[in-house]
Amino acid sequence: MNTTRHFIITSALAGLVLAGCGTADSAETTRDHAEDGEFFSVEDPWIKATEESLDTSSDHSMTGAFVHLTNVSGEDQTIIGADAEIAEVVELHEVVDDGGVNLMQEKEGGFPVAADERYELNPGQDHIMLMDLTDDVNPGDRIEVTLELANGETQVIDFVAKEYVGAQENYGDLEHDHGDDAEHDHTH
Ligand SMILES: [Cu+2]
Repeated sequence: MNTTRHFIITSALAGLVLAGCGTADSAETTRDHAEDGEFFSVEDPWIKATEESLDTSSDHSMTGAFVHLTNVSGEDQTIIGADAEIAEVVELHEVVDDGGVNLMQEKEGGFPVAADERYELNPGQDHIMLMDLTDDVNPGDRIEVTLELANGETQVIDFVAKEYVGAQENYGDLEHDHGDDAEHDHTH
């Protein structure tokens, strides 16, 4: 219930920011946000709980973080990296079709988000990958992830851990592919 309410409030705030874009005051509002490290408005940030994934064939502990971002900074931005205390390695991933098989790999150049544009991180699409976890992620946990931008600034996002429902098989396949070290090395 908490999660639902949080989502609604966040969406409402995002709507207000967007609605303000056409007004004369919007430029100043945007600059204030940028000074606070709020380059993006954030909708539904969640991270996949690890309970199940740790029981499967993968011997690497990892999970994905997902969020819908809207660039409210007034300028084009590029997310070039991310950092989290619970993971020794954090990467920006994309999912590519490799001869009919979905593979995750590091996204070259990061996630570009033009001014006022929306950028969605979803299961099976672009996502933030947390690897070599130092702890389990349980439903309800709040996990801070810091986005690193090309302009040298950062924005911290508070992700809520949830059990993943839907397209479970696809995501399982992705994780399996990801555990292939040889495949992973290709991306570097
Ligand atoms: Cu990934």
